[in-house]
Amino acid sequence: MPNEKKRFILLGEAGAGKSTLINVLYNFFNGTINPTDVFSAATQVKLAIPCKYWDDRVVETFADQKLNERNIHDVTISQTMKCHSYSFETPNITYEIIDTPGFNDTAGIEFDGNNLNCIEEELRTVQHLNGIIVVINGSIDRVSTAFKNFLYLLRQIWGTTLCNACVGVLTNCDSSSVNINPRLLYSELQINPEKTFYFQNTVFRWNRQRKVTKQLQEDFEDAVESVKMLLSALRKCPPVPTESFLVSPIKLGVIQKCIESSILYLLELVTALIGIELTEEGISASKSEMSRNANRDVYHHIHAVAWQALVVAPTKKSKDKKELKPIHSNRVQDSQHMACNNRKTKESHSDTGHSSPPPPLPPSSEHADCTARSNDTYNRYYNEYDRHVVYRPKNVTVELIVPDGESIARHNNANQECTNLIAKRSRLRDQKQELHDLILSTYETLRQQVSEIRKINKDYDLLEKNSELLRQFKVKTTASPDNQAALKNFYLNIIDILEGK
Ligand SMILES: Nc1nc2c(ncn2[C@@H]2O[C@H](COP(=O)(O)OP(=O)(O)OP(=O)(O)O)[C@@H](O)[C@H]2O)c(=O)[nH]1
Ligand SMILES: [Mg+2]
Repeated sequence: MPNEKKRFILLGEAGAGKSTLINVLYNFFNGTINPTDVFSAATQVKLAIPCKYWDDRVVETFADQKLNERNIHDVTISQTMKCHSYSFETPNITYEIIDTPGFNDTAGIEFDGNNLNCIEEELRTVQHLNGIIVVINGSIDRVSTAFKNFLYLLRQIWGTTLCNACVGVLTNCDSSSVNINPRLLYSELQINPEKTFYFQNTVFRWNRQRKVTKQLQEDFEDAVESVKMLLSALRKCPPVPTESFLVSPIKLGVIQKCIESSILYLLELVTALIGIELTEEGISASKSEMSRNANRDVYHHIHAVAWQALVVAPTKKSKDKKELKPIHSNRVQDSQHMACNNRKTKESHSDTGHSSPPPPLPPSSEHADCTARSNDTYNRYYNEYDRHVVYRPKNVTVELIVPDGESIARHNNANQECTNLIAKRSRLRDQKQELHDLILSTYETLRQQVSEIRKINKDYDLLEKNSELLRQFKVKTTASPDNQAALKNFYLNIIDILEGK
């Protein structure tokens, strides 16, 4: 019976454990399936892909694989750089598994674009595929949106036959510690729970200088069982010709998603910018309000009667009639003026003379701020009385301008607030500058994405495809009555970029 070739492609996010799975399979096919053969000084482990603590166990045939993996000591970057096919021969079947670079949410469009190119190149060299092995880190409860979109597009392009031959490998977990919901895998990625396998490949994470634990050995045994189940599922997958497996449409879809993300990001940035501008306007308004309310004096009018002293000067003609001459016209009032120079006094005389004794001085509270009224004033007052002076009442209105304590306190508080806001304003100006810079660099990213998409399809209608987002953008930038022209420019710039201007 001829040896049948079953070919599968490994797809997954960066760091999901694709290359480790290749090592687990390689080790398995080399017959190292007992923990004693692994966890001993004379370990039998054989690897195809270098990994941190087992670097010395990579077989000669794959020595050049080191060039295909990045720095294995740095797990923060995607390890595998190119697609590479690994063959595992058994008497009846040869399994060929294609390792691919991982998708990376953060590395950007160029990165995922390169992955797709490399998958396309790899598939051009082969006649058929039997299925897809989707590798997901099962200890995390979600799959990135970029990867989800990619699998969705894959289904649109690669058709149901191949996508139904999709098996799931959940790494970093077993069936009891898995975090991702298998039902979610089915609803979002159409990965059937019966075709989902759990791997806890701690063995290749284990620092061989450290003690061997029971858990490590159990994990290894479980992984061997999972390999057996996985192979039994793979054996059932029929071949699907690859000639129609174009990746370009997927790539186009991925770039379109990236363009959407860029427009959404620009919308967020412009919204933040509008927020800052509104805050700045608020600060200026409160500042001018503060200076308008700087006068915090209160006017008081006090009505009083002042007694004007007049000399009684008897004439020779009539002893009864007395000629009244003012001797200290406005003296009281003058002294008041001297005592408190922020008073204005209006007076009106009462017509009739009055010879009654002088009234007591007005209560001191009314003159609390006129303490300068000296003893000398009193002396003169009473001396005049002794010398037969008559007093005439005179209505006086004293206008007092006194500081308003409550409003001063409020003003001081508001002033403090204003100072805080002004301090904030300089931070806002920095933030505004940062936002402007970010907007400019996002325009640049968008420009690159548009040029990428034009390379695939020069007639792709970006305005139509992104019409809903553009509408939201337009509403946002025209809703604010102020600064409309400047904001509208952001919208127009995006249109220009999408139109390739
Ligand atoms: N504990 C544990 N660690 C794992 C498991 N699978 C992979 N790892 C570790 O996760 C890290 C990334 O694993 P890789 O196999 O390089 O992941 P990859 O999907 O090939 O990554 P890229 O090549 O960057 O796409 C390595 O340090 C592995 O040792 C697992 O099941 N359990
Ligand atoms: Mg890898």
